[in-house]
Amino acid sequence: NKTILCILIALFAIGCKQKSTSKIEHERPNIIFIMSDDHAYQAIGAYGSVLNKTPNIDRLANEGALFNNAFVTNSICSPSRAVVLTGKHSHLNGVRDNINVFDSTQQTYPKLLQKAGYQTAVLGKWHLKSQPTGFDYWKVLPDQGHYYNPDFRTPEGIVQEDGYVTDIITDMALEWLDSKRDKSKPFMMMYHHKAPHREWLPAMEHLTDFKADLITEPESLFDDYKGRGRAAKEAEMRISDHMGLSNDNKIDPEIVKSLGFEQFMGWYEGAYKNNLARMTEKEKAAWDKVYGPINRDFEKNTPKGKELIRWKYQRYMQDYLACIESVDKNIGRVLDYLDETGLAENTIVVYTSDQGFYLGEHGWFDKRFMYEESFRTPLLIRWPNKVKSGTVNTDLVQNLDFAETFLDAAGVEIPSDMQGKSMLPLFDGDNQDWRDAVYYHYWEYPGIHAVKRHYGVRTKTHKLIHFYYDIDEWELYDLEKDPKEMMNLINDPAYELVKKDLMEKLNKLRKQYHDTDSLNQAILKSDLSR
Ligand code: SGN
Ligand code: CA
Repeated sequence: NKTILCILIALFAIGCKQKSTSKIEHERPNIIFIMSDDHAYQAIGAYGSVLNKTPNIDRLANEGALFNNAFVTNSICSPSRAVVLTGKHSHLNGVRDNINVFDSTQQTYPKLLQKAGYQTAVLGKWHLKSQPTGFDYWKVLPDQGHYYNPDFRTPEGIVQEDGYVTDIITDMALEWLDSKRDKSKPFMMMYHHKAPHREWLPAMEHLTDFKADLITEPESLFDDYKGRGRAAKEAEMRISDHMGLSNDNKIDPEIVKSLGFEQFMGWYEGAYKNNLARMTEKEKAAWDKVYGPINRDFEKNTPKGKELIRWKYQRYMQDYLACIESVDKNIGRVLDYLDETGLAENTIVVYTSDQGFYLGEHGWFDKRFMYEESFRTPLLIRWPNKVKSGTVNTDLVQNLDFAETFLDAAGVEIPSDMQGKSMLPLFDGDNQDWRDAVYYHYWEYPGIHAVKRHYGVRTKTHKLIHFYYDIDEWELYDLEKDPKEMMNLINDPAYELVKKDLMEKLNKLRKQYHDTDSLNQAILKSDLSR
């Protein structure tokens, strides 16, 4: 009898344990972190886009929260990704520019989640050079990757997939969710698009989208940079001078040459040819059907001067926005899958971009600056169990906060050396202990696009920037009176107090994040010796 009693007690205990474990597993949320590459908030419906519609991305705002003050710490690809993984600023995680290699032995949030029993995966753009670590499954693009028939890095080596990159990455994500993961565990999936990164090659079914109607121009398309310093003037990312007619605007290099245009850089021609060379014959034929007439028209009615800039802007936006069509459609596929499988309720879905982007503002494309369009990113978070639908948040959040937020949501302790903050309290509307300023530092100079090294601070109302290295200039903007940042007020006596306050905040943040002048000197020395 005693034995039977013991067996019964043991069985009861096992039953209890199993029950409680499965309850915990059930409660811990799944996480899908969707990050696209260079997707500007100006091109998202929920952010008031006048350019395009994004009904699927907008669902996240309608059913969750939209963040109006989301920023990066360093507006460029590899650094942004390293910040997301580590919750640490660039000078501490080691990836300050697109040249540094990510030290994959360091602490990351996927590793910590994996250790805590999560199934983890990363699919799509990676751009950190070293091999992904902390993932049960990974399949990533080598470097920037290709739009058509792209190669992927896998633990077994390079494999080539047929089709269009945004569709393929989504197929991979859905396949992993459906059949490649251990379904007894909660999951965290990083689902990263290449699109809409330069050189903006739309999918076959979107080739003609946006090509019929004139796209709205931004007010500052012909910015003369008066009112600002050297950094804005000397940057090489103007649509007029630095956007390539062939690689970016898809005019055959032979035509460009025959019309007497100077190619800005030799590699523009190579890039144009390489992109098209990846297409199948059928794809190339469909492409030529749409881009052939554009080429012939350009040859016949070659625009000049301001008209050329206008033409280039139209061509840029036509392709950029068409790439986003695919991103939006594919996100819809993932959201539908979550609905159909009942996963939606307890899955945190985040949509963001590795940084913002200029869609012609200040006459620019690309990013890098601490000015709003590149510093600020879209951020939408849906978590039906926790976030009230239709929430609009205006607290100052950063990509530095993702790691902490995900660990917190999973009930995992946040390591004390991570530098961001969990956004969880904000989900409940509690911003009592939130920050009043964000810190920024951009390093990739000398380099492509020639955006000078700078760091700075932004509050809800003002911004202070220091450009350094081959320049020593400060800029101050009043974001309430001058949201488009056209007038540097650094020497305006009316702003003396504001300046003093911002300077104090900047120094405090630099100290808090351990970004010191001496470290900077050492970094400069090592960067310049590369
Ligand atoms: C490429 C682009 C640049 C872009 C960098 C970094 N040129 O070099 O315009 O700034 O990537 O982008 S391209 O014509 O080759 O596309 S990032 O998003 O990876 O940081
Ligand atoms: Ca990017």
